[in-house]
Amino acid sequence: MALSFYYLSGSPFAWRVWLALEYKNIPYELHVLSRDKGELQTPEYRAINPRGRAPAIVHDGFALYESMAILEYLEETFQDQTPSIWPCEPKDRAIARRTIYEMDAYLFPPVRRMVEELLIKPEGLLDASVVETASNVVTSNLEMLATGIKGKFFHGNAPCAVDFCFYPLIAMLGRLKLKNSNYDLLATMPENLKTWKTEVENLPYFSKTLPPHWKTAA
Ligand SMILES: N[C@@H](CCC(=O)N[C@@H](CS)C(=O)NCC(=O)O)C(=O)O
Repeated sequence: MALSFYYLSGSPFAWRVWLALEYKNIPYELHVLSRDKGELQTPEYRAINPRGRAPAIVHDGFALYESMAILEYLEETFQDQTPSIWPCEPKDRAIARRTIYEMDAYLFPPVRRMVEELLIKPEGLLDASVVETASNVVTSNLEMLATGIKGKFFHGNAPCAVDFCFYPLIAMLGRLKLKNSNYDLLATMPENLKTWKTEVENLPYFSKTLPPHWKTAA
């Protein structure tokens, strides 16, 4: 039976899993959950993820949540027949994992703050000082993370988990200018990051994984 993948449109954590499933060519059944319809909180879904968050998977009756744990499980379970999402060398693998932990700890919180201020809050309630502080943290993190790109992708010529985790955050930043053109952080990010972003967007399965609601509305 195909693996069931529980997904929430726009979630960077769910997007990383989708990219990994596609890259590894793992058959899956996509279940798009609706927050508005309360589908993260149903008893059926909470039996899969008691935290009521996405992503989650069910494989051979085994339910798993937390995106990093899912990425590790996919790698270990499907390692024979598919490309690896981690670099081969232990030190490179450690750096890849460290980079993802850095993104989750230091980049995601200010990105989320900016999204809340610029895209979610009603217009007129924007707190410019919160945005300014978050934007500075984002910019310095992008500069630091950009130094880790070692080829076309983070660890050479093939994509890996770092690319799959980083891209959704960059894409969220790209959405900020939709409502406020003063916040085009992608325009000022390091040049190698711009080139890397294009490489990810050129992956053959990339457009399939775009958040469905981004395709239909701003
Ligand atoms: N640490 C979790 C984070 C998952 C998470 O926070 N997902 C958010 C979407 S980005 C969610 O499902 N939130 C529930 C909601 O918005 O109601 C992971 O890596 O999987």
